[in-house]
Amino acid sequence: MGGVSTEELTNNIKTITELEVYRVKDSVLVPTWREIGGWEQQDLEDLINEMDTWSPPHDVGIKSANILLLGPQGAGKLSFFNTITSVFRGRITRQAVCGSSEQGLTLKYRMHSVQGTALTKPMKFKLCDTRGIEQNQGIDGTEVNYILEGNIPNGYQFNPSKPISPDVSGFVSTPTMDDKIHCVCFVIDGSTVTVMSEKMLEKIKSLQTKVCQKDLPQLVLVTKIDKVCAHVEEDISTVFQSVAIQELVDKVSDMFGLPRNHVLPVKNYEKELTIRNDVSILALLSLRQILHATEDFMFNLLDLMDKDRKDTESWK
Ligand SMILES: Nc1nc2c(ncn2[C@@H]2O[C@H](COP(=O)(O)OP(=O)(O)OP(=O)(O)O)[C@@H](O)[C@H]2O)c(=O)[nH]1
Ligand SMILES: [Mg+2]
Repeated sequence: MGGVSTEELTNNIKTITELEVYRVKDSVLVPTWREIGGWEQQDLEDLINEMDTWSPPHDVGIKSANILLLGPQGAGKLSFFNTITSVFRGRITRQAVCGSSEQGLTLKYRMHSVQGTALTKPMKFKLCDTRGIEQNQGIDGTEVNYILEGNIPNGYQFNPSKPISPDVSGFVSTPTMDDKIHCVCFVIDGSTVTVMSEKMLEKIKSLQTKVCQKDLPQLVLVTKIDKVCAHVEEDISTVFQSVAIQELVDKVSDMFGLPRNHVLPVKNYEKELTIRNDVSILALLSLRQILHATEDFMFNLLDLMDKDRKDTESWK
């Protein structure tokens, strides 16, 4: 305790029954540990252009990729969608919090499309926002399964006292590939992930198992990195030089059993009034990784479809 007596630390108040002492470590910057392009205006424009023109592989016959955002309450799922929309709109935008409770909790399933820079048509991916995962209630495995399979209609209002079943109104009983989820993105709060409860971790792991069973790609968006490292809070472009963020990425990669390049640190727009290149570039770098994983999944689908076709032909 650095020479401080217990009496001094507690102001001699004897009613304290438990005291936890944390050491706050200064974060340091080191040479870049993850290579990316750059942080200039041109880099941002290149990324915007790439996302603007992205589309699912033609032969797979899917119009738009569905990316599911899944994570604990308050992790920043809606904020990530708002961040991406803001980048393409060129100003801070906030989706009206309809479908949310007074506390801002999302209670509706929303398949959000994002308008490209031309604002004339949406881009070829949707960010699907769900109710958060909670320790004792929140979204559960059966609901996630229905969402992955494309059974849940856009705009569905979650009802904690009535779990989703095939008799809910609008239930899509014969979903097509356009209704299904093509990539799952777990969203977790980077500032609290190291103290996540065992129960929450178990719940996330059980959802991960469901995603694995369907061979869907999974990535993790680690939000609120501005709260993890003071250098990053000041200047987001130091993210891949920050030892604190590097350690966080390693830890999350271990927790989720995923390769490190599937763990994507982000800082969402939340208090800003204007957009900033560093925040926007980091968000788009993550989106690019997500779209690459989605594309890989779709190419695998194509291979499977091709194999099925050849098998059928050889049977004839
Ligand atoms: N500092 C900081 N705050 C953030 C960040 N991302 C989100 N927040 C804040 O975290 C809070 C929760 O964000 P939401 O986007 O509503 O979280 P959610 O995952 O949709 O939450 P539920 O709908 O309850 O499941 C809001 O107050 C955001 O402003 C971030 O990167 N940094
Ligand atoms: Mg939400």
